[in-house]
Amino acid sequence: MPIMFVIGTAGSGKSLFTAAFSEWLKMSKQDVAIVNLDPGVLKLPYSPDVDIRNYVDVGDLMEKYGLGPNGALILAADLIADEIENVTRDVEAANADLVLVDTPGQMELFAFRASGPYIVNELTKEPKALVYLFDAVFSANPQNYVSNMFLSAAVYNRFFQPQIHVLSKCDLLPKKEVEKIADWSANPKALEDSIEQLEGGKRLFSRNMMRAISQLGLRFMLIPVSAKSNQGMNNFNITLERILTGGEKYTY
Ligand SMILES: Nc1nc2c(ncn2[C@@H]2O[C@H](COP(=O)(O)OP(=O)(O)OP(=O)(O)O)[C@@H](O)[C@H]2O)c(=O)[nH]1
Ligand SMILES: [Mg+2]
Repeated sequence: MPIMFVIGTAGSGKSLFTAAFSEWLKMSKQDVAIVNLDPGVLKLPYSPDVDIRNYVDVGDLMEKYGLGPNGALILAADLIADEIENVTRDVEAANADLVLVDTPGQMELFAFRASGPYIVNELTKEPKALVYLFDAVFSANPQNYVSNMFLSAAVYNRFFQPQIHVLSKCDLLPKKEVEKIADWSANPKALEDSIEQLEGGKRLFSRNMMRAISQLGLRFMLIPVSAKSNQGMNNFNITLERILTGGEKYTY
């Protein structure tokens, strides 16, 4: 079954986007399952069909190894890889036509340690996509936007899978601001013009960073979405279907 992994910096809206998109799909009678891969999460905005917390318990790790919360989270992230057989079995048992995977809160625990790419490679051989979230509020100034481009390129460099770029929490910004950010992704000249308005050192560094990323050839269009209003879900799904099924529905 095709699968998508939701990735983004801490608090960028991964879990709520996973919840909202799955509800949106269910309304159009699509058979979807959700996997929670965040061992440290206490409360989720959805009920997962597969839950890593059944296999990896952060509280237990703190006690057993005398670790603090951060050390335990790092160990937990590494241990996820050992549970790949259990997770695969549970995912297969869920028997859905599309699987949404919500990844650990701190992106680096998934993207920048060995377990994340291992899981993405091993969980299925079927088509997969990564969804990288740009938090709209954070990304509203060009300096932060360019930093986020950099992070998304770093994620791409870890997974080498089709990557969709989403502007999350759009309901929190005026429509004009959302359009401005989306335009930065569609039109490098618009981003360059905004960067020119930054002051001194910030301007130089952001400009060079932007050019360096452009040279990597990683072009993307940000898709504005809101997990609160469901704005943009249809646009997002069109892109996802194109990657995972060649434009077909998941469930007929
Ligand atoms: N207004 C608004 N708030 C949102 C949206 N998506 C997420 N949030 C809020 O942003 C906060 C973080 O959302 P989460 O979905 O927990 O983000 P996350 O990336 O899973 O966070 P961690 O896993 O803890 O790193 C919560 O307070 C959400 O209610 C959105 O589309 N609109
Ligand atoms: Mg989360």
